[in-house]
Amino acid sequence: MPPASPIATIRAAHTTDLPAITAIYAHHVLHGCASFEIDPPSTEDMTRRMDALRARDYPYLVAEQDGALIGYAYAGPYHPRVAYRDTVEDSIYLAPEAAGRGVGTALLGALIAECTARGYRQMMALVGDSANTPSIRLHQRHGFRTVGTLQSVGYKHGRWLDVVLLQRALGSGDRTPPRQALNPKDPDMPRPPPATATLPGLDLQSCMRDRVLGPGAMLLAGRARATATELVALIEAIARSAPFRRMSTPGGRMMSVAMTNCGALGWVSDSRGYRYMSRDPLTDLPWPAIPAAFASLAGQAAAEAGYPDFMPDACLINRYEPGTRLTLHQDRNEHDFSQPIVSVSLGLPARFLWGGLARTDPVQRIPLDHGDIAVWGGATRLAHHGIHPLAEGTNALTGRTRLNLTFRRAA
Ligand code: MD3
Ligand code: FE
Repeated sequence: MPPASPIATIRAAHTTDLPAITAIYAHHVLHGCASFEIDPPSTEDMTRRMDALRARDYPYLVAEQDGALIGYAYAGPYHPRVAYRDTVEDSIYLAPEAAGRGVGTALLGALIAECTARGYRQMMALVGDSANTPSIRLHQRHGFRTVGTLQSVGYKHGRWLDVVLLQRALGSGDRTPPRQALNPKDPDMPRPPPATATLPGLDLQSCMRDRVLGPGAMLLAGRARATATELVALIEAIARSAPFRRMSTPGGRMMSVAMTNCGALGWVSDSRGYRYMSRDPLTDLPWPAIPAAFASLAGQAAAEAGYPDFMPDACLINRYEPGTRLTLHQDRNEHDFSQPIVSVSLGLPARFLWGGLARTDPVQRIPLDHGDIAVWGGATRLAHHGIHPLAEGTNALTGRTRLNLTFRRAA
C-alpha cells in the first residue's frame, strides 16, 4: 500500500506549468479516448488555450506532489452562443501514475468551488468513451447526474466512441436568475467579481488547501466556515443537556480533552473500557439528537470525499484548551470499518498527528484550521492519529478553545 502521506496540493496554474500540462495531455491524446484530439498539441497551443481561458476568468488548476505536476483541471465555456454564458464545461487530466488516488476528486472539488464563486450555474462534463467509468464515477461523486449519451459520435483507436453527458448545478442553479454580466451581449467580457458571500460552505482560499491525505482520506479545507457560528451555538445547546466532562481511560488516567456526544450512540471511556452507549452516564438520559445542520454538513463532506451514503449515528464532541492533547490512537470501537469518519474542526488551530496503520509508522503533522473538515475511510480508516498539544491562542468565535465534531457510524 502507498504511504499514508499528503500526496497532492491543489493550486492555480501558472504559465510555468505548461510543459508538464502539455506532457500529461499528450499522453491522453495519444493513448486514451477521453480526448477526441488525435495529434498532441504543442506547448504553444496549450499556452494559447490557457491564456484564452484565463483572459475570460475561467479557473485553471493543477495538482502537485513533491513539486511534480500530477494533474490539472480547468473550466471553459460549454458552448459559444451567448445564452450559454452561465454554463461551463470541466476538463480534468491526471498523470497516469496519479490515477485512482483521489487527486481527480480534489481537483474537481476545487474547480466546482471556483466556478460557483464566479457565479456560473451549471457545469457539464462530456466524458469521451462510455467505458471510462473512473471519470463517470468521479463526476457522480461530486453530484453530477448522467443526462444523456451521444452514441458513436467519435472514432479513435479503431472504434466508435460515445460521449457521456453529465451535469450538475452550481450555487443556486436555476432557482434564481443569473447575475448580470458587465456586457450581457458579450460572453467574452469579464464577469463581475465572484459573490463568495453567498456560497454555502465553500471559499476559494480554503479550497486551495484541499489535500488528499492518503488512500480514502481527504482534507476539505474550510468547508464548515460558512456554518461555523450555527455549529458552535448548537454545540453549546447540546452541552447544556449533556455537559462536557473529562473521561478516564481504562488504565485510570484522566483524559485532558473534555467530551460530550449527540446521536443515538455516544462514545464513552471509563475503568471498564472504551465503548458506545445510548445514554449519557452522567444523567442516564439519551444523548441529544444530532442536529439537522450537523447531519447535512457531515453527509455533504462525506459525499464530496467519495462516500455518498454516509449516515452517522454517533457524534463525539471534543473540547480542547491550550495544552490539551490527544495521544496517538486508532478508532476501532465501531462495528463496520468500511464506514468513513468525518471530522469538523472549529476554533483554535491544531496540528493533527497522522501516522500509519502500525503504531511505529512515521507520523506527519497536518495543520487543521477553523472550518476544516477531514474525511477518512477505506485503507486509512484504521490509521493511527492524534492531536498535538494545542498552542496558546484565541479565536473570535470560540475563545481559548478548539472544538472538534467526529461523526461516525458506530452500530
Ligand atoms: C484518522 N479526534 O475523538 S478527529 C477522536 O480532533 C479523535 O478531536 C480528533 O481522533 C480531534 O477519536 C481527530 C479526526 C480523525 C478521526 C478518526 C480517524 C482522524 C482519523 C480515523 C482514522 C484516521
Ligand atoms: Fe480518533
